[in-house]
Amino acid sequence: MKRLIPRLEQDNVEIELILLIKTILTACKEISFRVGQGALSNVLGSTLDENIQGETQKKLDVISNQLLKDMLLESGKVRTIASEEEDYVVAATDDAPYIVAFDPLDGSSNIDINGQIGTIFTIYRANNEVPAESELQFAQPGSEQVCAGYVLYGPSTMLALTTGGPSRLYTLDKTQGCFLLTTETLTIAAETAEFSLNMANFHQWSSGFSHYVNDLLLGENGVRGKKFNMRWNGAMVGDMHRVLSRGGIFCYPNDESKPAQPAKLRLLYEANPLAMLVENAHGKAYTEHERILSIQPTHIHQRVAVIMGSANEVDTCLAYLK
Ligand code: P6P
Repeated sequence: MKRLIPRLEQDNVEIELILLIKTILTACKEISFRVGQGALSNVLGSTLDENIQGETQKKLDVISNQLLKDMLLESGKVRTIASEEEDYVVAATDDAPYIVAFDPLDGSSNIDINGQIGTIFTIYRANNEVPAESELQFAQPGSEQVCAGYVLYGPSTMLALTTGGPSRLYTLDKTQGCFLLTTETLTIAAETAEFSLNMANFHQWSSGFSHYVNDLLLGENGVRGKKFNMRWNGAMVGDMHRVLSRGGIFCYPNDESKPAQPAKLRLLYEANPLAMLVENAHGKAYTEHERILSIQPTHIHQRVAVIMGSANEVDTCLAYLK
């Protein structure tokens, strides 16, 4: 099996970016080990702190964030860092070529129940027109990402990665400590019979979206004319790994009961990187009305509705929302 670095070299990825990806994955290998230790190394449970999202920080959230931040600060390749666990951007190396954003441990509510969790990351070119300490470094639409990926800490530790070409899957060989190419080209089938959403929010959705879900539930007895199945992981990275691996549609629509903050998922370090992976696997990634990768960001922690996966099913869902 081909190792990650030769595959990236074959894809003509510039050496500086390859070295930065290696740095991120070095941190993720350490996170994989810590996650795997679980209760054996006192990393479960919560801290007494909340992040800017108002979420209680898990011990592993803090450990993972610190590992990634420390390694990126030392790399010399990163001008500015943004993280779900950092209130503000962190200035790193002044004239470095790239900026990096990450969710250090997506789905951390799954940590204490040994559920799937993962690290989501995205890389852009630094902006020479704004200071390294400015949040405006990340005022770039998702279409400007030069790399997007996640590392999923599941039964195996897997990396999904795109650097502009096909989305590919790698599996961590824990004996050699390297990621081996296990899926050369991910392709999401245009049709699916599997949807992924949190049904507990049914009464907070728009009438269009709840109509769409109602027709999914009616299955072969309704207008859709086929049976659908549902999966909900509680971790976007786990649900989206299934969608990338076998198709499906993942939805986190707006909550109409929260007009001040209707969306839940974060654009910069959740929706955009996964949208790039999905589009480079021939899927679609939208909010309730626009292509995610076209959104001009206004804030590093801004939230968006998410509807992504099998292209034809995304189109069908969006038609209910028009
Ligand atoms: P709910 C995890 O906290 C997360 O940000 C996503 O990874 C996940 O899809 C979603 O929230 C789960 O939200 O409301 O179902 O707990």
